[in-house]
Amino acid sequence: MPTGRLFPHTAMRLPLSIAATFVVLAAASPAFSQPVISSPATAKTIVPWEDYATSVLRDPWDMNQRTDLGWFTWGVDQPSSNMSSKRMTTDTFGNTTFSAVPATSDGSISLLDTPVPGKAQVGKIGTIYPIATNKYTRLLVKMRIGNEIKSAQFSQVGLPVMQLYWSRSTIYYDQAARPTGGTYLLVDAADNQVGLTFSPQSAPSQWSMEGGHYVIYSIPIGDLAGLQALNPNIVKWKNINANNPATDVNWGAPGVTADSLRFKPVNLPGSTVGGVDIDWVRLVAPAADAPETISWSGGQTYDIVVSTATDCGAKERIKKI
Ligand SMILES: [Ca+2]
Ligand SMILES: [Ca+2]
Repeated sequence: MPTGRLFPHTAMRLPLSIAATFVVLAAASPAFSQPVISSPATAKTIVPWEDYATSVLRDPWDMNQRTDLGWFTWGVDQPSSNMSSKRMTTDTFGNTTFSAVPATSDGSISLLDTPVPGKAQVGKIGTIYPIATNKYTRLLVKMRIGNEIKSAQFSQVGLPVMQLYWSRSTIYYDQAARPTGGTYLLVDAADNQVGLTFSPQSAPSQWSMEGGHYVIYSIPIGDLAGLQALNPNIVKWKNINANNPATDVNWGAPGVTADSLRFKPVNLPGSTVGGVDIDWVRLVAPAADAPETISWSGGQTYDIVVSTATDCGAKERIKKI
């Protein structure tokens, strides 16, 4: 009897206003007989984890409008996005997406803009909408990168990684006025920046950076052990501007809030990776839900999808079994 495990965080794309989520088996071929589902025994509602953008900003990062992203993404102020062809668009599946091409190896998007000292504190900025880092501890990104990079290419083009940047007291460090100001990022034991690999590095020769289709990346930003499972070189989050270990603190430490958050989709230029499409980003507060087991008999190969409709509309494929 085939089984699939549906982890609650994989369903997190759904707005909180949509309470009911249906897990549906969709036959890979209509010629197969209908499956008999034994678990769950009856229809079950799966409630998504709380999402920062939905709950605090009151506007999900579903990329349906330019204001979903901080204006550092679109403007010319530093830090620049280093992205070209930036736009909100709709892909061939009907997903609303942020689409762009990394112009350099340092392309990024601003999810929450930093406050700027001395300027009016208005708009979607961290002083108005601070992120409680010990509550929102997992970042989910549904993203499609244009070109696959196979492990055999890593030595030629570099190891593809994602990267995150955040701040506690603006990104503008000042020893007197803002001693914890500056950008925090992940470093290794020698204080070198280290990125988040697209898969765990336990067997890098066996994985590639997927290209050409959407992948949901689940990043445990508030769990150092979870981050180290992705990249064992990660030691801590470091304030690179203060460069003083006393100011370093990990995302998720009690009482620590973030007043900006920036995401680099990949550390390679568009000439190597092609374009980047992001359907949505969710920064969620994990709850204590147990994984859901799905069991069935009959038929052959099915897609497991999460959908808000019983006819599989608006689906999100989780796994093919
Ligand atoms: Ca939105
Ligand atoms: Ca979208």
